[in-house]
Formats: sequence, C-alpha cells, structure tokens
Amino acid sequence: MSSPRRVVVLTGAGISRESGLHTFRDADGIWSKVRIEDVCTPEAFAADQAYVHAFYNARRAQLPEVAPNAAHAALARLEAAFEGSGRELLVVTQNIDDLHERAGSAHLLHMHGELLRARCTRCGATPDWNGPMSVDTPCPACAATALRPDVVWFGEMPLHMDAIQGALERCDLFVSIGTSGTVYPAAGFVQIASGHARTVELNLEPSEGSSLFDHSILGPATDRVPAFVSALLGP
Ligand code: BV8
Repeated sequence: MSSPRRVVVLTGAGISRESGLHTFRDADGIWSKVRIEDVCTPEAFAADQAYVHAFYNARRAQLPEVAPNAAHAALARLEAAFEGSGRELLVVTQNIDDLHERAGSAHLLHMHGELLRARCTRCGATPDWNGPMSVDTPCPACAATALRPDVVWFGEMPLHMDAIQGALERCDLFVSIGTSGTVYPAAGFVQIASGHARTVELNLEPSEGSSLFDHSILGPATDRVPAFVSALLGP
C-alpha cells in the first residue's frame, strides 16, 4: 500500500496504561472499584455531586505524577513528520488525561472531554482546572457554585462528532490503539472507515471489535506503537 496521506488514530485508556493510569475494564480497572452508574452519568452527579467530584478530583490529582509514554511520543513524532508534507494526522482520544498534549500532539480531539477543564452548568464557561472541585467551588466567570468536570458521561453526546465523522469519511488509514471497543460511538468508528481506508488495531489483547479490522497487532502500546509509526514513516 502506498504510504497513507490522511490518518485517523483513535486512542483509549490502554495507551495510558504504561504511564501508570488505570484502564476501565481490565481486571484492576476503574470500573472494578467504582460503578459507572455512581460516577459516570448525569444522574449520578445529580444524586451525589460530592461523590462524583471526589472521583474526578482523585484522577485529576494523579496527572502531575504520571508522564507520557513511548506510545504517546510516537504519535507526536508521526504528527511532526507529517507537518508540511501534505499528509494529515488526527488523533481522536476517548481519554480525559493530558498525556497526548504533554507528548506534543496538537492535532487532537478529546471526544469524552478533559479532566483538566471544568464546565459551569449555570453560564456554560469551560475554564481550565488543575485543582480539586467541590459543590462549593464558585465559577470564575459567574461565581455560581455550579461547576462540574467537563467530561462526557454515559447518555451525553460526545464532543467534536462532526469533525470526527468528516475525518473518518476522508481517511485512508484508521488506527485504533488501546481501547476495548465497548463504548459507542467510538467503537463504531472502524465501521465508518472500513471500505475506503485500511483499518488496524493495536491492542494488548483482542478488543470486542477486532474482527472488524483489516489487521490486529497485539502487544503493549509502548512497544507496538513506536514500531508501527517507524514502519509508516519508512527508512
Ligand atoms: C452517547 C467519561 C448518544 C470520562 C466515558 C447499547 C449499544 C450501543 C450504545 C449504547 C448502548 N447502551 C448505551 C449506549 C450508549 C453508551 C455506550 O456505548 N454504552 C456501552 C457501555 C454499551 N455510550 C454513551 O452513552 C455515549 N454517548 O451514546 O450519546 C446521544 C445521542 C443523542 C443525544 C445524547 C446522547 C457516551 C460515552 C462516553 C462515556 N464516558 N468516560 C471518564 O470518566 O473517563 S466512557 C469510558 O469508557 C472511558 O472514558 C473510556 O473512554 C471509554 C472506553 O474505554 P476504553 O478507553 O476502551 O478503556 P477500557 O478499559 O474499556 O479498555 C482498555 C483497552 O486497553 C483494553 O482493550 C486493554 O486490552 C487495552 N490495554 C490495556 N493495557 C494496554 C492496552 N493496550 C495496549 N497497551 C497496553 N499496555
């Protein structure tokens, strides 16, 4: 195949696992300790804001303690190599951590929002947010105590879907990295791309959608992603 010119990469929690952030559905995953319905739905937040704030405050506090890994760095290297060459790379991440940015990726969309951003449910402001948040924290813009994490919960519409749909329809290579393929609409992206794009999955183990991909490369992201990027960029 000629070298791809329009690449879309989807990442999930598996790409951050070797940086020390837990995934969701592995044996030691986040959902083995906390129930989705208690922390990751609008109803959960309405029922117990303090509990949901504590869940996201703990995950936000972890970020300064972890660093991007070789897989994040490889995607940033791919973006840099494409720059100015007429080739396009878009990374769409389901992750709410900031490891892609810290590795240097700029053509990046967080479809499930970001841990380091707040959203005011009163005025809609979305200020950057590094510290803890509570039911008593005033919005910097309108002073209302109405802040929530700016993340997408189950039942809420993911972000940037028009841009993502367009990129998937135009791409000639779709790569899925470190995701179990259980959460939609992300899990359906491979079906939008296949037919006109080569589709490749890089994962520690087969995902729920493995059979939908042209190729499946199994192994840890910090090994398989740099090797995949080097093969893409050639000698
Ligand atoms: C929506 C928030 C519509 C932030 C998250 C039935 C059928 C189809 C869909 C549905 C359905 N019932 C309900 C739905 C919709 C629902 C859904 O898909 N439910 C699933 C469970 C069936 N989806 C939604 O609600 C979405 N919204 O559909 O809106 C709509 C339409 C109109 C109007 C309004 C709305 C919203 C989904 C977003 C939910 N928010 N997170 C946060 O707290 O993080 S989702 C949550 O799961 C995470 O954020 C994460 O992004 C996401 C996916 O998980 P993964 O990233 O894949 O992680 P996981 O642990 O599962 O897998 C890790 C993988 O890595 C594994 O495969 C593992 O093998 C691999 N791995 C591990 N280590 C490594 C590795 N790989 C490589 N190297 C390693 N070292």
